[in-house]
Formats: sequence, C-alpha cells, structure tokens
Amino acid sequence: MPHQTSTWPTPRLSSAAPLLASLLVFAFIAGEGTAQSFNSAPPNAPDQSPAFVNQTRAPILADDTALRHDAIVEGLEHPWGMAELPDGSWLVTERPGRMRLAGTDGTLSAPISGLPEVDARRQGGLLDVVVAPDFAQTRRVWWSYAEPRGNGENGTAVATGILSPDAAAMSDVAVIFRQQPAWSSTLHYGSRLVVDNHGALFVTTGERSLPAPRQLAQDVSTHLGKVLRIDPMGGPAPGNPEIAGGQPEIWSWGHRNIQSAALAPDGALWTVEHGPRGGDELNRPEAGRNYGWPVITYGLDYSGRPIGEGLTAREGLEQPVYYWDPVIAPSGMAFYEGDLFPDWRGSVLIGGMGAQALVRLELKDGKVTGEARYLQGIGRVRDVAVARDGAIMILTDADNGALLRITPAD
Ligand SMILES: [Ca+2]
Repeated sequence: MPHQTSTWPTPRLSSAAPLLASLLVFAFIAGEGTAQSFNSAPPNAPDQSPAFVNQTRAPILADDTALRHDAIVEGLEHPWGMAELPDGSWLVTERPGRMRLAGTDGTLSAPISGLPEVDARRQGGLLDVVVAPDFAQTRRVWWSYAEPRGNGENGTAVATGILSPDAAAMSDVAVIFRQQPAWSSTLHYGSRLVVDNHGALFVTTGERSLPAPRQLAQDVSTHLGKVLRIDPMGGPAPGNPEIAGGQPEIWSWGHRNIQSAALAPDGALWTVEHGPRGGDELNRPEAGRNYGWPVITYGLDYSGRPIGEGLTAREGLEQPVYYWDPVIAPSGMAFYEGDLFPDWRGSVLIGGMGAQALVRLELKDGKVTGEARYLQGIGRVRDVAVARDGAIMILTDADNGALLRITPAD
C-alpha cells in the first residue's frame, strides 16, 4: 500500500524566516501543507520591465487547500519522466538509462530491457516517456534521451517501441528522431514529449548551452533550441509550418532549454523553458514563430552580464506569457482538469527544481492571473502529471528520488 512520507528528510530552507521555517517543517513532516509565500527575494534584473501587467510576479494566490503527499515508490535514481498506463501504474525513467514500471501497490519492476544506450553525463541520459493514446491495444511507447554520437558528441533522440505484456521488455525498437547537429556538450537536451490531438508528437529541445550552439537556437537549419513536431513513426508531421530554409520538423524556434510541455484543454501546446538568471519563461508556442532566445530574453547571464545586447523585446520576436525572476528552474508540466482539486481546474501545474516546489499558475484568457506554490522543500520537482483519478503525481530529482501522489488532505 502507498504510505505517507512521514520520514522524509527535513527540507533545506534557504530564505524563510525562522517562524515560517518551523511551520513549513511541521507541515512537511505531517505530509500536508497549503499554499506558501514566496518571491521574497529581489529580482536579478531589476532594471528590466515586463511587457504587460502580470507577465511576472502575478499576485500570490490565497489558497488554503491542504495537500497530502504519499510516496508510491522511493529509491529512484534521478527519475526524469513518467507516463500512466491504463491500469493506473506508471512507467518511470531514471536518467542513468533505466525505465521501470511503478505499480499502484508500491512495487517497482526491474529495468525494462531493450532500450538503446544513453549518454548519462551531467544533464544527459534517459529523459521523457509517453505512451500512445491507444496503448491498451498497441502497447506503443516513445521516449527521449541523450544519444551518444561518438567523439564525446551527443544529441537528443527519440525512440519508440512496444512494451511486452509483462512489461519486462521493449521490442521493435526504432529511433525515429535524431537532433542535428550533434555537439560535444553535456547540457541543455530539452526534452519533453507530448502527443497532440492530431496524433503528432511534439519534441522540445535545448541549445546545448555553450556560446556557439546557443546561437543556433535562431538557426532554423538546425534542431537546437526548437519545438519540433514529428510523425510518431518518424519524419516531420503533416501540418507543420513552412519555414524558409528550415528543417521540416520545426514548429517554433528561439528557445533555450525546454523541460516542461503539456497540451492545454483546448489542444494547444504550452511550454516552460529554463532561462538565464531571472528569465525562466512560459510560452504558448505557435506554428512558425520565433521566441527570441538569445536575441531577446529576461534575466542575465549566469556570469551576471547581459545576454547579447540585453534586449527584452524586439519586433517580430514573441513575448513569453509569463516569466520568473528569480527562476524556479522548471521541469514538468500539466494542466489540471481533474476532480480532486475542483478549484484548480484551468490552472497549469509546473515542477520547480530550484524552487523545490509545485508551482500553480491560474490562467484567464491565455494570461496568468495568479501564482501559488505548494510543498516547498519537497525536493527538486522534475516532473508533474495528473493521474486519471485527478491526483497529482510528481517525481523528485535526487539520488534517492520518489514518485509522489498528491491529494487533498481532507
Ligand atoms: Ca523567449
């Protein structure tokens, strides 16, 4: 049976006042908590101004919803992605290169055989996983990973396979996408996978972080720093935008490192990308649009210097829907439409690794109207999903990471 995480380690609290800290520790040990205060730290780029009201630091939501969290599985080594199967169990990836099945009874399978080799240095390894909408019939799975390409180079790749009936092996494995060019970097791979309502597969990438490939986020002849939309068996998806000189898989470009992506209830893709210091951003990427990196951005380089010319806006380049300064270090994302938290319907939930929290943004007419954070101190939240029954599932990124189930405390 799932058990309450009453023995979870004491959270590390960086800036909270002692009284608040003691309250948080109490809430944490009890496995419960409500929305918590944040944004007490000053912005990193105080001279930058948002382009519109509530583009950053939207009002903090008053929310007394009390949360309960239960560990379904612990002892996962840097889990990265998860996908629910029809029986309520979860496929979970571990960054060193393993995929396992976590049962609702708390069991964890041996690593599933048949997956290709990954380059698991630093940010690389086995990354996201999704299952086909008709998985119950086809047992088809897709996953993304850092693929070794020789000479220390690597690139984000997507593979697909058929999960055996006993979930022990992946068969008919085929690599259906390889990001080009490969690069000698161990940073900024993206890569979330989202099946859209037309059966196409969105793949988000990163720009590999180093000064030279960073510029390729603006180069549509490459796959670096892009949202891609591919056919689930390989090749560009039908209906992609026509981009002069562009790779046919490209949906949008000018992105830095997208580790959060989800479909909104209306079927539109939303993403959150890691920005520079003070520039994590939420976007609703539209076909054929340029989202600016590294020509425009909020925030500063991690060296403290401006990015490029220090611009936050330019004609023809899209503004983010929202940005965070200080950053949350986002990973994982899901829109909430479930039954267990009816007041949260229409909100988007985002994992905060740096923020060590579950972030909720309230949305209205495509804009953010408020922000709340929960479970602060729970650990680096690497992925967020909504289970079929409306529970919220999170993965914590750690040597001893966990799959947690979040439900109302009442
Ligand atoms: Ca941008």
